[in-house]
Amino acid sequence: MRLDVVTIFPEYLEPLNVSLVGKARARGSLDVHVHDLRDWTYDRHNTVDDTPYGGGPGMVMKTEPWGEALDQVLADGYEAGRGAPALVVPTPSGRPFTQELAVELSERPWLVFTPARYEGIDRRVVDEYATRMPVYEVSIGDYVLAGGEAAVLVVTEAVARLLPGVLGNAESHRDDSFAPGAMANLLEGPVYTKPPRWRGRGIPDVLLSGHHGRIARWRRDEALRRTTAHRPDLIERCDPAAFDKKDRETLSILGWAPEPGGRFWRKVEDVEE
Ligand code: 6GU
Repeated sequence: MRLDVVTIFPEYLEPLNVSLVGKARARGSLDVHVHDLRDWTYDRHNTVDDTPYGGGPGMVMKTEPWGEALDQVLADGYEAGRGAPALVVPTPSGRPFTQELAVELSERPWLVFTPARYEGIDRRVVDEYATRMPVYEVSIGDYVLAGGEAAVLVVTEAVARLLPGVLGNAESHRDDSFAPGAMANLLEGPVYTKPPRWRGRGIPDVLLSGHHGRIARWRRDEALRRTTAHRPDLIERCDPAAFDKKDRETLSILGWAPEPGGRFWRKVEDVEE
């Protein structure tokens, strides 16, 4: 997979040289190119932004540097025979970045990222390239970052670990908390390793029992416990058919009950006496 990133802070993308993404690069699974947007400015101050039409606070990134940068980056990638590019535009007003989208992006041969600073990029840039290629405007969560570079690191790491051969173990993705097609999208419960006692704290007996069925059940119950506590929305979104008899028992113990129609599980609010 080829990745191009155009940014006014190339040094912000240094983490792409380390850890999992760095190894994927070293092994040849990833071909990463970081570009300085200011290389496509021609005035003395290397201007990349200007005041917004219609007024208001902040600055907007200008069309011309982005247009020239993207034309050149795209021409170079096409020349290298990289296949069909997709543009990934990090923005707090994008669609939520999910594991499902990470899987979709990991299947593309070439991603071009356009992290912006200030109030974002002149809309005409995205509209222009959207006539030529798929454009994914993505947000990594409900909070506001000063720029899209950190989002590029997030998306890149989520995508890179899905590339063939990068994680090493093909099984590793199957249990991902948000793996698509899982029975129910539950958060993963706690994990333990040696030593068996640490500061007076032991390991749940069941994990030492060697009883695979009971261990799987315990892990499932812990996943239900954690998901109800941290992400009740994931439980409510689940098809009740995703829960087996023992899941239902556990959910009841955790204070959850099916709605009258049985379409959803909901937290039963403690009733005041
Ligand atoms: Cl992709 N960019 C910025 N600036 N803020 C964000 C974001 C992206 N995702 C969540 N907040």
